[in-house]
Amino acid sequence: MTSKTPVAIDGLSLYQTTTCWFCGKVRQKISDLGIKIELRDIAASTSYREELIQGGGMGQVPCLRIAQLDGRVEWLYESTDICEYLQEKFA
Ligand SMILES: N[C@@H](CCC(=O)N[C@@H](CS)C(=O)NCC(=O)O)C(=O)O
Repeated sequence: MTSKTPVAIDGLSLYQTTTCWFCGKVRQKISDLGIKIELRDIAASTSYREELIQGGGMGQVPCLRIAQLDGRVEWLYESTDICEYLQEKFA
């Protein structure tokens, strides 16, 4: 049996919860692509929830925080848009 170790991706964090179906869809995409992204559970951590609202503008999950190399930070909402972004970047 062969199993590949997921490649850890710097600069990306997924704000999510374990119970949200849309978050599960993004986690599945991450798994399918064989990559590893830091998961930040906003139900388990009020500071993650505050970060999300302050940075992204709303508390909706999933949201992908994208830290660019030049220091800019983007907040990408909508599970479909996040999956498309990951597909384009890592497929
Ligand atoms: N259209 C969105 C729906 C996301 C959504 O409804 N998330 C819920 C949790 S399952 C949520 O964060 N609700 C709280 C809020 O919007 O503040 C997507 O596909 O990502």
